[in-house]
This record gives sequence, C-alpha cells and structure tokens, in this order.
Amino acid sequence: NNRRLRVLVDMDGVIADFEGGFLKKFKARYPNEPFISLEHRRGFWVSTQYGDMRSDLSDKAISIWESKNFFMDLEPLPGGVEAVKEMSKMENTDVFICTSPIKHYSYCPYEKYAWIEKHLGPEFLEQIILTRDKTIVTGDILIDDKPDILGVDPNPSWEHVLFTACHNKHLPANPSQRRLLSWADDWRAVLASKRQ
Ligand code: BVP
Repeated sequence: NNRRLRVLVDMDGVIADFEGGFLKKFKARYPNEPFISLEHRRGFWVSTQYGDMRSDLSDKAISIWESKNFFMDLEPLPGGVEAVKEMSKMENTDVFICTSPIKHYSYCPYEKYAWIEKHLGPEFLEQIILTRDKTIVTGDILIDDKPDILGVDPNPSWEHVLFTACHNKHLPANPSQRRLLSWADDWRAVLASKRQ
C-alpha cells in the first residue's frame, strides 16, 4: 500500500544517547586520559577524533562501545521514545528503527533489541532493521544524525532528515538537507510534508 508513510528512525544519536553514554564510560574507565567534551565533538566518528588527539586513544574509545552493557545502558534522548511511539500510532504510518550495529557483534545486536523492548515496548521488536547499509532500505524519510549516509544504492528512496547532534551542529548550512534540531522540533510537519 503506497499510500502509507514509511519512517525510518536511527537509534544512536537520535533516540539513544550514544555520545553521552560513551563520554561517561570513557571517563570512568580511563580517568587519567584526556577526553573530548560534547561541546568539542566534531565529526561523526568518535574514534577518529580521539585518535587524532593521541593515536592510542582510538582503541581506548573503541573498547568502550565494544564492552558488555554499553548499548543497553544508553539513556533515551529527550522526547525520542515519545515521538516514535506517537508517530507509530498515526494513521497510515509505519515506523522502523533502522540502526547499524558495530562489527564486534558479541553484545551490540542483542542489546539493541533489548533496549528497544525496554524503552519502546515488545511490539517494536517487529520494527527493527539492523543493517550496515541503509541505502538498500526503502522508506519515505530517514531521521539520522550521520551527515553522509552512503552505501551500494547511489539513489536511496528516502529523504535523509539530519537529526542535530553534538558532532554535526557546527556543519555549514546545507540547503538540500532538512534538519530536525531535536525531538522538540516540528517532526510532525516533516512527516506531513511527505504525505503529498
Ligand atoms: O553502532 C553505532 C556505533 C558505531 O557505529 C554505529 C553507528 O550507527 P548508526 O547511528 O549510523 O546507525 N560507531 C562506531 C564508531 C567507531 C568505530 Br571504529 C564511532 O566512532 N561512532 C559510532 O557511532
């Protein structure tokens, strides 16, 4: 039924606080190492910015999100869970959580499912898309904090709406890319604009 709107919602940095969870656990595990405050974060890849600060800090950063309970313990970002639940109840609307697991698969995929069950409810276990390539997923909108979403399909079906995060808020304005500044921003209008 092509009259339905399909919304893809990213997880880390959009409904789950990856950056805050990372910084808290990095400081706790490496109290004597330098860290990058959220104010000073630039670029999507945390590991790249830490590695640029000092080469050994890349592996230390990676050790944080490769640890058990990292993804499970992420706090929900303000308003995200409520927004996803509300849009999923809208008429003619299908919502999927579309998220890329890390390649260290011991904990992350399991914990993403458990997080969604805990915070969104067991009915959302039907709505999970785990993929390292979001361009092959079809949808009307992809709400994601990663500025460049690339993959094998050079022309994805969705419009990428950039969700503002500490690492992307300083990027120069891009007139061809709409933004949601937070879940307090008018996401309902973004959805409405896609319903022709
Ligand atoms: O599982 C998350 C964390 C991981 O990449 C995935 C991003 O998924 P999406 O938000 O695009 O769905 N991740 C990994 C690294 C470094 C790996 Br080396 C990083 O710096 N930041 C990051 O988010």
